[in-house]
Amino acid sequence: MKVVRWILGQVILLLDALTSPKPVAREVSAQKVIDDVTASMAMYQFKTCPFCVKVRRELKRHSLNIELRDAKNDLDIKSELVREGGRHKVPCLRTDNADGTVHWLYESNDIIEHLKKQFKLV
Ligand SMILES: N[C@@H](CCC(=O)N[C@@H](CS)C(=O)NCC(=O)O)C(=O)O
Repeated sequence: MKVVRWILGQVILLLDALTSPKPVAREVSAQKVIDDVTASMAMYQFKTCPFCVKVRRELKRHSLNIELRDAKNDLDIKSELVREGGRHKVPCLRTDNADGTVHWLYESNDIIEHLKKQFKLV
């Protein structure tokens, strides 16, 4: 079962690499405005999780530079997600707000919609 899962994971990564979206190119100043906002975000994820791949592809397509945190192999990251986010489920988008509060958003579709809305992406 572990071997089958590993093979499936590799197939997902290969397909993702072969069909990787082209990142949107923005003016340097426009990209900086977005980078300044995404600097306060992090996505907890597993490398071969298909839902995480889906979100990562959207991040790439829209040139959103969001830090990726490995919640499978990094035990500190994993326990941070469970302790602060509430669940060991990925993908999960963390946003550290200026007022010190932290917002945790689970569900791949919700994360994509949230980012599209926040950055007015099409
Ligand atoms: N409906 C969720 C599904 C996410 C999901 O099932 N993620 C799996 C990994 S592919 C997970 O976090 N499983 C928990 C675990 O393995 O501990 C989404 O679209 O984000």
